[in-house]
Amino acid sequence: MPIKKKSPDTSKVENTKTQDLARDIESSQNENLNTNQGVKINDDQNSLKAGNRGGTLMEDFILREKITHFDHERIPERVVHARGAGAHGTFQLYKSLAKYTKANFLTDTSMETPVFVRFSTVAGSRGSTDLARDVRGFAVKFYTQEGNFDLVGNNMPVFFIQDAIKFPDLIHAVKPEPHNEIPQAASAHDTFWDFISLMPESAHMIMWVMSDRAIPRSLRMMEGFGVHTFRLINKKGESHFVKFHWKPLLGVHSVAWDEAQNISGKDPDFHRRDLWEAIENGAFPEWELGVQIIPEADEHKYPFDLLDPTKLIPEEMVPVQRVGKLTLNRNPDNFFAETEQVAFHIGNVVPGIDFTNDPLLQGRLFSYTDTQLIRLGGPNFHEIPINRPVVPVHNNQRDGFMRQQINSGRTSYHPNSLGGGCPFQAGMMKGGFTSYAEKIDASKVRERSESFRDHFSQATLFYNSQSQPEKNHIVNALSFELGKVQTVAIRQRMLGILSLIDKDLAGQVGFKLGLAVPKPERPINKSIPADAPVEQYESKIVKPPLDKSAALSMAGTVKDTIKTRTIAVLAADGVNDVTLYTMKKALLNEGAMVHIIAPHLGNITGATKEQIPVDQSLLTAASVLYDAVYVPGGKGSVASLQNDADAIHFLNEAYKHCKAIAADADAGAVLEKTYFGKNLADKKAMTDGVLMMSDIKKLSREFISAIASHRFWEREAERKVPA
Ligand code: HDE
Repeated sequence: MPIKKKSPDTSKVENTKTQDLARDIESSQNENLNTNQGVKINDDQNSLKAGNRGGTLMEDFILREKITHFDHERIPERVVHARGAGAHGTFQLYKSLAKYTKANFLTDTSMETPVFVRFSTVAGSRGSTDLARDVRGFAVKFYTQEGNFDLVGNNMPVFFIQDAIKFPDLIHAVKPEPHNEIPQAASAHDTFWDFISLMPESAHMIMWVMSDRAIPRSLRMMEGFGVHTFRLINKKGESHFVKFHWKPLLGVHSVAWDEAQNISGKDPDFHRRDLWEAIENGAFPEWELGVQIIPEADEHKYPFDLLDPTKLIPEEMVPVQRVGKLTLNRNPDNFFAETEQVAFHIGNVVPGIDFTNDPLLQGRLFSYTDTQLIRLGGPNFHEIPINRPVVPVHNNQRDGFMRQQINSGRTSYHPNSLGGGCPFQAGMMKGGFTSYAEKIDASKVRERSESFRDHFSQATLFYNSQSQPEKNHIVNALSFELGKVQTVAIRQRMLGILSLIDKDLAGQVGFKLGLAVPKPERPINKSIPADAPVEQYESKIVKPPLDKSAALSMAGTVKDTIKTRTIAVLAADGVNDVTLYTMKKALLNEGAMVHIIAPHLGNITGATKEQIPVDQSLLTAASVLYDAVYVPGGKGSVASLQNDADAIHFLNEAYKHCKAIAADADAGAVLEKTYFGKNLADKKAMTDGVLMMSDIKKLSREFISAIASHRFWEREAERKVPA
């Protein structure tokens, strides 16, 4: 009996890729159990034995098949970016880029292109926590009508190294140390900082990774960047340089580091779950595609090299044009089949998009196919449903492990006459890909360009562009990470590097490490080739291209929405159900999610005897999993919560992590038991995101605007909150 095919859930979305995937989706609804050969199985509980207490018989093909398949269920995890979460969606262009590119999906605004997106952390294993301090991968596969285009980017616009040949070293340094495989999903250890402290070119990226960008509140609230400079090629064959950006419509937000560490224990799947639930709830994550376009003639106009992946182009110098929207609107049907087997490749481009000579990009062009060959087990991974394009594939490639396509005919070579010359070459006019004919006249050398030697100006620009709380977080992150480093010489060397970024930054970190900031050594890339002149590898110290760039700070991000924020309501029997429901309604109206958390599960009884279903108990919930807290009044509830250590801890921790807190006026007795309760009398302290009043309409209005502003980082000045 053939496998019954079920359509994916198309109620939310229908596009060419969804239809394509439908061919392979299986549903067991109302079906028999079968072997892989289609034989119906009568008994899946007992193996075949010689007597009911006897030995198992080799002939039991049902047992053998089941166990054999199970034995082979795992495939190697990705060597980097092993931990991830994916989703389907669409890309809608709203501004044609025809002037710059002939790529159909970037010129035809009537076209909606299906996409699959995978987000990831870099260093951890498949089972590691989502909240590790790390770069996040942001990989987008566009299933265009001209073939697949993969934009395999990160949530940071620059990278640690300038040349692909250093990538294995970087990854070996950051992964768990080889002798004891410790630590998991963390850069806070000796080998990572040993490497970084010897590689001045990583200074800019280190600023990003030590910033709050490395601990996002949600995958839906991160920016994405193509990192490298690419080329767009128009119909006339003209080239423009381009940097790709993804701008999240919910803004860019992070959690606090202490919170990230707690989430890692309370819910290591926090980001995955958040993405999954947002999509299930119909709150589809959205990003705008941004492009920075630079005419070919301006290649050398900037004080940095466009080919250097440790540099960004400040938005003040080249504005980001927003040209289309990415919407994620369908969760995968099967994690392994889709999210795990999806194979991205930076070399998957369509006519109208081309590469530059960025030496990091060039190395990546080799790596991605190579890694899929081992990870997915052979050369036919492009046929896996999630990877295959929505347009037909005809060529003379044949055979190999797990070939799915049944190629008919006698010929598998070109030119041929027996097959009528088919498949034939398309030709440029019919959309055939032609590489941009970049003029090259050069000697073969193993060298770094002089224009790649400024390693610090943009690190300084980044630091200078941060708000004070963001700067404090960078100081704390560096102090934490270097504090975990055992070798004092590495700490010292890093202080030398930091002093070239910002003296004050180095001084603050030095203080926390109990070390004086050393005079910086000549900042030389220590992986210098044996016979190279040292000067070639010495950093050039130049002024930042501008003093500050607003786009580099998260302080000015979108702060006018609470859509998809999760709000905790602490309540117990006797709660004022009128204020509780008024607040809940106001929050839901703004697109937030509300969880009622009580000392026990089941129902609680409101003051009007209303039965209120409880979503979480204080045992299963934790403040770190919420964006804000509301405490309604009601005599019984207040009496119960003020003596509940878990409820008080919940509030203290929410306060410590700078979250908005609201309470009915008669719930003051609960707040008084908290650490910050001492501020209750002080009206001014109460304005920093802690709200208490009896007018529930006003309270909900002010609470909503407090949640939208995300965090009240100023509270961190008071560092003694014992939560
Ligand atoms: Fe990757 N990278 N990378 N990378 N990368 C991989 O390919 C590599 C780099 C990025 O969700 C691997 O399929 C080299 C920069 C993402 O499946 C591997 C170099 C950026 C993902 C690989 C880089 C990225 C990967 C491992 C330096 C941002 C996850 C598994 C030359 C622009 C894609 C795989 C997914 C994955 C190699 C540097 C982004 C080994 C050699 C820079 C988002 O091929």
